Amino acid sequence: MDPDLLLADLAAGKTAALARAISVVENGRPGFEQLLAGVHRSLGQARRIGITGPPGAGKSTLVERLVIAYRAAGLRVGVVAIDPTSPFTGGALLGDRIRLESVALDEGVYIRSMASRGSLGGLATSTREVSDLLDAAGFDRILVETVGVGQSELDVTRMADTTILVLVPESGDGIQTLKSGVMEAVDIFAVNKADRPGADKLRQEIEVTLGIRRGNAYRNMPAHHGYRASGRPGKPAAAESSAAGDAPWDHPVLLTVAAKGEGTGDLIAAIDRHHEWLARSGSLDQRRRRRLLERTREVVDRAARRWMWGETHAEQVINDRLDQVVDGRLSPYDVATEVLDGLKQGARL
Ligand SMILES: Nc1nc2c(ncn2[C@@H]2O[C@H](COP(=O)(O)OP(=O)(O)OP(=O)(O)O)[C@@H](O)[C@H]2O)c(=O)[nH]1
Ligand SMILES: [Mg+2]
Repeated sequence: MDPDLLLADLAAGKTAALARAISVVENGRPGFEQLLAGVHRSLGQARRIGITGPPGAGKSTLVERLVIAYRAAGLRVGVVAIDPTSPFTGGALLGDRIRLESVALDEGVYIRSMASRGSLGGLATSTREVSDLLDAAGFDRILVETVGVGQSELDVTRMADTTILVLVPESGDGIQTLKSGVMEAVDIFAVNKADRPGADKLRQEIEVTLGIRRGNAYRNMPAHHGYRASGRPGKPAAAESSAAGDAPWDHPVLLTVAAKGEGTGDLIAAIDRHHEWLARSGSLDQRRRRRLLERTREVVDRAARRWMWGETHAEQVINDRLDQVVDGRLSPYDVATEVLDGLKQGARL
């Protein structure tokens, strides 16, 4: 692989180059860091949108609707699906229920599913890196679909500018989700399958929960702007305060029927509004800065591990001491101290 050539083809928007670059990065093949370093300067054009939620909530259907709407607006869209419960195969793009042949053949759409945990830095890392490649390849929107509502899924979506949580009336775990502290990571709530009973009730529950949490978070803070929500002890506010002191983000809770495309326009408008808020409040810069901090740490971490296990005798020392560890004469901590002391003294052991 010639990284410079690949970078040039990538910047020119050649799909084959993108596929090749992703495969190099995903598998940590030689030159992958050179590739990622090469795209760094061209990042930040794409808006990254995370879509998460319980299995079967309709995330892929919603993603499909977003893709169609963005394409109609002339935007190029990349989709990254993480650990999809049903693999994307052939013409059946987002599960076998939905067929998007027109989109599958469309150069303005690129879909990648990532089922592997990646060899070097975990799924969250490879997701971010693949998103970088999509960004560098000129995609305007990057949609990352991930199943689940726990911390690990939100780690994945932490790479997003905007995170959408998709809940459904029948899932029953909607409110538990909100209590478990993931709410702070969510920017927009979509109550999907609003054609089914209970959607409006769930929407109200989410709004009440949002209100309570805002009340708790700000109970000890003076109300700003002289604004007080009716009956609430403090200012309703987003978990993230805005750098410029603007109004906080007021999390929308939208009803959607992804299967019929209802609510897609409102969702897109909310995503756009959130992006404007991010930009205006300084949060966009904050988030991107924080991401780059995390990213740089990850790269250092990865390089340090690679060096330690590949270029020092750490592994050898451990093997040499293993009998004593098994006998109980040494603890793993003793061995770790020996390894680290050796490395700190500059010895490659
Ligand atoms: N009634 C109804 N069904 C829907 C709606 N949106 C999606 N579905 C159906 O729900 C099922 C699951 O949809 P998906 O889009 O695959 O859901 P998902 O969240 O991506 O599922 P996983 O990726 O497997 O977690 C499909 O049969 C869809 O047709 C909706 O708004 N109303
Ligand atoms: Mg899906």
